[in-house]
Amino acid sequence: MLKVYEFKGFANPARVRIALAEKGLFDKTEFVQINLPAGEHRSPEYRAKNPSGLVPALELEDGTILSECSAITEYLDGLSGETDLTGRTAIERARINMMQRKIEQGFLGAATDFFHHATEGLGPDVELYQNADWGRHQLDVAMKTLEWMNGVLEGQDYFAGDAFTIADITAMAGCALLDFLKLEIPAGYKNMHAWHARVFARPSAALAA
Ligand SMILES: N[C@@H](CCC(=O)N[C@@H](CS)C(=O)NCC(=O)O)C(=O)O
Repeated sequence: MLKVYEFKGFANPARVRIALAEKGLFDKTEFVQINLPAGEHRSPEYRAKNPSGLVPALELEDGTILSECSAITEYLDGLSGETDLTGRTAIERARINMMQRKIEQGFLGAATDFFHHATEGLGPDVELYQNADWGRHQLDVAMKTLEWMNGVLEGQDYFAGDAFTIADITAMAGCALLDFLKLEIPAGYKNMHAWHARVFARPSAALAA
């Protein structure tokens, strides 16, 4: 049995939920809720498990804790012996990792910075330092990255090529966050809209939120 510490409905936990569902492991997982607005992720008990104080974290049966969605997904992908989410050959793995990193940093991460710095974020008890200018700048970064992502999808169905990978999962989390922030993918980004319809029709997407 796998155990995932998460806060259901939030973007990064959604990434691991999608990966679990894609790998057929969702029903073999226990989900433990860590209430972020109540600051539970800052408690000594949770920090003893995951010193970064972030969710999600995966706990294995032997007590090993893995944090960072990309590392957790790599582990889950490896369990099946069929590493379709993170790539099989050296070039596939490198291309998928490259796209995942760009989307994680430039889109999901930048939109997350906007959420924490230029909106109420997790509320005054949790957001102890905010820099609204930085937050707004990061929204520009996220929207510029989105334009680049629309270009990447010209002539291919998924971010790393013709198959669904971890790069798409990270992009889905970024889109879910935009949605939560009531920000829209510009209407002219046709490739992004087609990709959005394609990936959110996957059964794994229904288990994400
Ligand atoms: N890079 C981390 C990001 C995790 C993350 O930022 N999680 C958010 C929830 S979506 C969180 O725990 N936020 C709490 C906080 O910022 O105080 C990952 O890949 O897991």
